[in-house]
Amino acid sequence: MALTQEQIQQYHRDGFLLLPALIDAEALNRLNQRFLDIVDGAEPCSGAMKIMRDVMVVKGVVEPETPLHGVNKLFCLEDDSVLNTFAAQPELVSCVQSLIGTEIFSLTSNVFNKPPKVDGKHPLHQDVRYFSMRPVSSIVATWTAILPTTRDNGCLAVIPESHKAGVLTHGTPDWDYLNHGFFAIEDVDIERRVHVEMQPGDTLLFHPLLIHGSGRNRTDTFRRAISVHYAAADCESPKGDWQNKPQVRRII
Ligand SMILES: O=C(O)CCC(=O)C(=O)O
Repeated sequence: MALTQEQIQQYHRDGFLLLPALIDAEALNRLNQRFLDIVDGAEPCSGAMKIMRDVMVVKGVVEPETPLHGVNKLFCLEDDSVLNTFAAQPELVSCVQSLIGTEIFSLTSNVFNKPPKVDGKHPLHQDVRYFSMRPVSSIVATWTAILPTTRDNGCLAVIPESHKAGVLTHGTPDWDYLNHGFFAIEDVDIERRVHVEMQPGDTLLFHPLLIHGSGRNRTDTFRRAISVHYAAADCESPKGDWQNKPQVRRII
């Protein structure tokens, strides 16, 4: 179902929009089971798909109880026959189209797994740090909870309206355990953070300039979500033909 004018205005005002129960339990369970099977080795990683282990596990600081307890994320889902279906879920696609137009491509996709007992924090950043395409108004991120996400287990935290400040400088935070490829914006007023607690199927749409991150998992259970970034056909990149890059897929 397309977004209402009010929802579109809210997205542009705040830089994010929470859509409760967008994805149904059956679809989520199918994705979750596939993720578990891949991590367990019962199903192979297809194409460029990779499992990234948490830095504390890689450095031998934490001994994971099971392979799943060591996984930070599964990424490049595009060639998997089950996980690749998520980016084209009609509910998701129509919301994305309401924001960036009808002709859309997926750019990246990840299952973010935050196990208990590892730090797992994701520093505050803007996703535009990872994309060369412009305009930024033609890119949107979607992040769907697979398991409940709470402040205690490290839900997403966002800085409302931070997407209005342009592209900010990112650095490498001075943390003992920083996962590979994570960058941070310094000098963010963390008092302005809003923690976005979500139930399975709830989906957050957010602007690529929105400052966001996530905290440590302080519980005994997993926090898990699936995310896709989309760009509209009108985007251009100084790096050339982005639509034909290996992980990019035409959705519609
Ligand atoms: O899932 C997380 O903890 C962080 C995800 C995130 O920052 C992102 O999707 O850009």
